[in-house]
Amino acid sequence: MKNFKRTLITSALPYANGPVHIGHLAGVYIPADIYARYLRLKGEEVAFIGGSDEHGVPITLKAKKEGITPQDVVDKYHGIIKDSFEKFGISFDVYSRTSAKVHHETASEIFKTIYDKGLFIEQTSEQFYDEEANQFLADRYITGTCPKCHFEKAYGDQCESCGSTLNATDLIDPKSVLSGNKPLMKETKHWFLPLDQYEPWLREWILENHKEWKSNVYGQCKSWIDGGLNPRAVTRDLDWGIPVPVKGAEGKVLYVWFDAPIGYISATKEWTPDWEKWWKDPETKLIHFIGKDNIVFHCIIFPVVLKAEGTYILPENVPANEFLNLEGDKISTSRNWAVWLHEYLVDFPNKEDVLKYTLTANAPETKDNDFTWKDFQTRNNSELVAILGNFVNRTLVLTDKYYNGEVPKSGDLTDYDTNALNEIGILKVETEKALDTFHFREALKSAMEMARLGNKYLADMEPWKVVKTDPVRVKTILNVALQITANLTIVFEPFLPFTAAKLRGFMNLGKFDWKELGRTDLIGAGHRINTPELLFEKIEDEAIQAQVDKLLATKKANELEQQTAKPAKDNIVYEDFAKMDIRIGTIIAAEKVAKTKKLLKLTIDTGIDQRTVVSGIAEYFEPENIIGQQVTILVNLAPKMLKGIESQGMILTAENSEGSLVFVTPASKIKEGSEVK
Ligand code: B3M
Ligand code: ZN
Repeated sequence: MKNFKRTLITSALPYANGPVHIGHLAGVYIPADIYARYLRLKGEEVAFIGGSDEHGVPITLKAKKEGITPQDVVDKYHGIIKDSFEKFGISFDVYSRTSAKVHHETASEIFKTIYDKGLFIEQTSEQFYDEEANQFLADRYITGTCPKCHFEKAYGDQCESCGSTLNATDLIDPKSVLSGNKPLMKETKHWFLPLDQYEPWLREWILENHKEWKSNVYGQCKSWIDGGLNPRAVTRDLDWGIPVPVKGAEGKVLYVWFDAPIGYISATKEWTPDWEKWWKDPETKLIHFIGKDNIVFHCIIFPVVLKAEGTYILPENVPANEFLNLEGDKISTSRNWAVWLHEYLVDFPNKEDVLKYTLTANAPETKDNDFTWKDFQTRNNSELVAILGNFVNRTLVLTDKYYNGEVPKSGDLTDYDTNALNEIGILKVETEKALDTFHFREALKSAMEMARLGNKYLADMEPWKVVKTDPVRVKTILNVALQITANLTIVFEPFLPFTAAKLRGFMNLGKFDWKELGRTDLIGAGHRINTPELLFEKIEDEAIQAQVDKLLATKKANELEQQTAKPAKDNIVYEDFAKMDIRIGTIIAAEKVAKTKKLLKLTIDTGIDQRTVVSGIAEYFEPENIIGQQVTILVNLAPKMLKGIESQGMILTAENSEGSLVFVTPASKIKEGSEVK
């Protein structure tokens, strides 16, 4: 194992075209933050880098849709994202953005260096072009019919219906998003990174020398490399991004995936003038935290860029995570199927650590995992409240009650005491081993074991009983329990920083280093603790139900949105239609039909007569609100008995996008009895 002097931690730069959700947090920012906090606590030199990814086509499309500039879009979301991270205590040393000047300069320089070395391939190819809009069309600017599933709104790079990856040229009947016209093919020049030339090097660097990478990461790299790498265009015809800094590239920008990872470097520059030691000294250990969809960019493309440039270090590890699903469905920004961090902060104030705990305990480290609100509640109530909170609370309350908040002096330890204290040392080793190898859920489990141990110790020792018979022994028991509690402030610091700080406050303790973890004399006799409060509170069913309802509403809205009009029925002849006698009438009386939920009894003035119609619309209309309403009524429908009332005709309705019924009415008020023909 190589010895490093310092660790440079990067976390994927979220696209600034939407807020961040629990999937981002679980996959990238929580593990990166745990790792950064852990290393800092160990006294190591750490830089933790983050920022927003502000280029790319989706941002320009969003701007177009909302009638604002791409800069407006990224300003808005960069602010929201940064704020969410801050409130969740993600401890970035710097959180920058790729529209920053320093980033434009850095990315241009790196491109220029590789260009000057003659390492790019210049190639002219035919691309889709919109004559009316006067521009080349990125894949996302083209829609058409998917050749695989015939979905009509597939994008040039992907079909969202069947999930296939596509080339814009595969689409049947392609259309420009800008003008709706059929795009033309036109020649354009681009610069390509010849990934194929780096294949032998990648094989050795990853497949030979980084066998320790997580199997999901290693496996993806292997399949890319074995599949044969092709030159990849690193420029685009687009007007949002970093201008390609060479002659003959007017109107072109760097491909977003060329510039985004360079954002890590630019952010470091923004943070410290001493940035080169972080990026160019082989004694720096570079770790990229990302989600699985970013593996190829961080393990193959970016390293090739750095290698081609020639003066930078390469990542030592890329502990990419799988995906987190939400209540059984893929998280999706466009379908609003997500738990948004900025909304969680409002719905569950001061419960940042509860979410962090749940997401770490259930982290998608080796396979996709599912977040459910029920599990969130159980983790809080049965683990944080019932184990960690309960142990801490009992210890502090008893200390307060028996000794007025003064730490009692321990007498001789029994075997049981010694075993409990030794166990802390064992759990420390386990926690460290897991943290060092990026197994964060296992690490959290070991930390939680420490609280479980304390809880069991108290339950077994029953100080509340012993106090009546052996006041000397109780002092020892509580001293031991307090030492365990003090250790908890250390072991939970990387995972639940707000909780650890709160607990230190209760105990009137400062922050310890990680190396003190396992000590059995962290808190001295005579030390005064503060009046204890609860560390966690129960989350009630109502709060959970409210979240579930919110998701159900989203689901319903999505379903309605998805509903495409039903195909037309078989043809009929005019005579079939002419058999129906459809008239305009006015509702003159309405009442609920007793003992039913859905039925209203209406009296309609049809112009011919006044008749009774029983209609299944009671869920959508209050009887008193529809008196005087004009409606369309089929008057020659054979009468039918409904709940003992004879219904003479049928009112015509249609369903709106919320799933409610609306009346079909004439465009302006007309005479009752008018025929619909
Ligand atoms: N913005 C993609 C993503 O959010 C991209 C990551 C860039 S990391 C340099 O999945
Ligand atoms: Zn498809």
